[in-house]
Amino acid sequence: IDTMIPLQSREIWKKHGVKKFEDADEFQSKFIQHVETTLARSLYNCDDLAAYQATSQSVRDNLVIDWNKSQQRQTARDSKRVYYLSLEFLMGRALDNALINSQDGTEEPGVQKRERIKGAIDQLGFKLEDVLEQEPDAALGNGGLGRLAACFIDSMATGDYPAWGYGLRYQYGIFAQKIIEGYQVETPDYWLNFTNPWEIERSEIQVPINFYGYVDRSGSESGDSTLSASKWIGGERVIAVPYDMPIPGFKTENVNNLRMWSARPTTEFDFAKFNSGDYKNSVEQQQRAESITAVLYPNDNFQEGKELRLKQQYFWCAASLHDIVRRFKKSKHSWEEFPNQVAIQLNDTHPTLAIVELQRILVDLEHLDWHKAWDIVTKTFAYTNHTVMQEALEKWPVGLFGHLLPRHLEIIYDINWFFLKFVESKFPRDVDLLSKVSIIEEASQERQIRMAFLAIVGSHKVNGVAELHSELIKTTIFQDFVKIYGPSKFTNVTNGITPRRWLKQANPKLAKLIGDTINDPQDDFLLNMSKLTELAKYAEDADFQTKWNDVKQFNKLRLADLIEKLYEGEDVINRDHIRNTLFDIQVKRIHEYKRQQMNIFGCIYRYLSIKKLLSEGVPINEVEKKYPRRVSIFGGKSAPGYYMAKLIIKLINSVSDVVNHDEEINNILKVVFIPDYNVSKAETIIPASDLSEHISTAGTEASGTSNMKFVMNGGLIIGTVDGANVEITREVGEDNIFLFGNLAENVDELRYQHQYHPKPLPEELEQVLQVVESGTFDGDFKPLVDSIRHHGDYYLVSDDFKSYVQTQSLVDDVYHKNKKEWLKKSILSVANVGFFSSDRCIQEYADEIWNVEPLNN
Ligand code: Z15
Repeated sequence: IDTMIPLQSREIWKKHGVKKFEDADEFQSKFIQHVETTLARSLYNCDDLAAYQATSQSVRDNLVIDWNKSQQRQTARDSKRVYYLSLEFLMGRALDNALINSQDGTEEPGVQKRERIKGAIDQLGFKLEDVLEQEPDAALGNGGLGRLAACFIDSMATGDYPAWGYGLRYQYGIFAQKIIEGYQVETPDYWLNFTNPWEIERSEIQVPINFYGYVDRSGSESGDSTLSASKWIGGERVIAVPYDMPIPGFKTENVNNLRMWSARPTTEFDFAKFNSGDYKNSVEQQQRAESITAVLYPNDNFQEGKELRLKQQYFWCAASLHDIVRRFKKSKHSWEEFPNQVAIQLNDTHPTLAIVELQRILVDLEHLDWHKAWDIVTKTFAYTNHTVMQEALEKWPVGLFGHLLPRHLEIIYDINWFFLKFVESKFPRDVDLLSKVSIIEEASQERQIRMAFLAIVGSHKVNGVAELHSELIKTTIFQDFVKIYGPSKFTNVTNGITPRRWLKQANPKLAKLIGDTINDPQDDFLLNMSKLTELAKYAEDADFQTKWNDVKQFNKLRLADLIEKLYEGEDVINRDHIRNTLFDIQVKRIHEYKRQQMNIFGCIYRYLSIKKLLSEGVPINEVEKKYPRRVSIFGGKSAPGYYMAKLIIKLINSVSDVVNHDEEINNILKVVFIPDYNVSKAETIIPASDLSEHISTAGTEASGTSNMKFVMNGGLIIGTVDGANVEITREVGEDNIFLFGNLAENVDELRYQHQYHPKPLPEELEQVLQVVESGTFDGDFKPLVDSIRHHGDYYLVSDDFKSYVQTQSLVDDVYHKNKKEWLKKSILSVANVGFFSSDRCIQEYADEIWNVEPLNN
């Protein structure tokens, strides 16, 4: 059907054409229009929430105009597009980001667009800060993987890449965390409560998605071959409807698209059921459809293996692939051209079914020859691995899988058959190798599909997310594939973060100081971060150090306010001493491998040491010289079913209770747990850190990205030689980071020693564990203590504790006895953080993996 406006009518279109608001006055006009019509409210009835919604609608209007232009341009140029498939997009708030990104370089020097809108909102009787606070986080992710996807789409838009994100529009994002009597309690995050001004519903697009059923091969030419076109008769059908979110770039008119699918029932009605009088049942079955996109699975680095999760994955892959293929077909290229028009990046193995679905579309629906189809598929896909931890690697039992997706299971068997034939031709009679690399794992009671292996076989490139991690995958979990394909299929792209959100938005004061200092009033350094190196020459400048320290001071006060609010008025952080109180922060998902338990044991050790000196009669001001003022701040969610992580949260809160209320120690140590850590809280927390902790057992944290955020905000790191800490050390210099602990190469041996030659614990840790066992802190922490004492200390807390404690006292020395040195380290770190911009990552992906170019106007 032709949906275009006839030529003779287009003049009318042009006459009325929509215009962006360009200044404060035009913004106010739009704002009022939206209050009165979109919201149907008035100047007598306009609160902060209404102001937020009207502001967002106005800003969105501008984005949509650019969005339309960008999409038309991308179509007209017929350039290769990138599709970033991620089951998580941890976006946080959109409004401030859109305001910052609306800066286009055309404004007169010194007046940024955001400032003008702030002024306009002021005049209307609101405060921008309060208006921004009204927005709920779009929290459609768990942690690093989801936030990485959010940073990447920001950088793809900023770099003018024709790129779309595809995800799921969960009705419930990651749960909100409450702390009740020290324990985590989960409450649902119904984030769509007040309609979401940032999404555009596209009900006109409806993609049918099938599940279950059987394969009918009666019509196919060769009868029994699964390789030729087969007909899958689905047994259950739901409809996928997209919701689009405009993604603005910084200093560009390019606006990309994040397309999120939502599940709806079909309008087809089961008349058989209806006629048999089972009306209620057939309505209920319809309702089941919506449950597919109801809720985000709240696990980070852990696979749960539930049928609903597999359903989510297929629903999303099938809808996205259908959309991509439809767009490709409109461009009238031949199928061989597909990999020159389309690059699909798989964010972990969660979208691996997209590989199988494309093969199915090409063979079953488009009737391409199997091998021709497979050649297209493998040239299209690339796969990013984010972990080496066994419990996070996806495997699906063939029974469950084949029931839900019978045709896809056949296709996987065929893919595996050809793959193993290829292996056998390269390494004849190596049966051992065949079973090691088979996509179907035969060893366990039930056969399982190894999704990572399928992703490797179906992709042309596989990458890890930091140098150490990319080396580890080649030498451990994927070593046989390096032997089979050669090393060039495997590459590294070290993660990054967007400096727009994590510097400009989170830390406007620091961004301003940097801009003023390096004479960059238009914030070009946010695009070209190598400009930051100019800061190095001020590293020892006393005047500059003072300004730098003042910004940190401001941010620490801002965090103190947040903590006071969350602690319902309790004055946890003593503002009088904030200048010489070290803020030590560890915020991230709670996981044994990230070792928050080691951090809290360190706090206990410090507390005990202080108490010991006091009991020996040492006066408190003398004690303070040895243990200067420190606040240890924790935050993070545990997966609801992760017992040990929940116990760690309880221990932190119980220690906090004892330490914070012990008047004898005169506030020289505080322990704080910030409930419900999320993206918007991170924007307040991260800029306030003097020191942050990235202390995973070596070899377990693939990259980490909050380490980069802290450094970008002038915080120093205490960390292990793990993930991207390695490259951070290379970039900022080893004098500017506090590294400690065992190396990844020794972890196996240490674990072996724990198993077969257990040794007594180091005395520092022994002391701590005994106090924990004594019941000083409310709760039963036996399982936590036993995991170290009796169950092999898998995360090697006992091996690293001593060097951790020693390194902490080195930190104290520099911070308190040599503040100038500290500030120098802080400034030099920011000067050299440029490498960790996600703009650099996207450029690497574009050049080395996707083979796409930016689209310039
Ligand atoms: C997740 O957040 C990460 C890896 C995973 O396999 C899953 Cl399922 C979730 C994290 C890594 O733990 C972290 O080290 C990395 O920085 C992040 O992905 C982004 O690559």
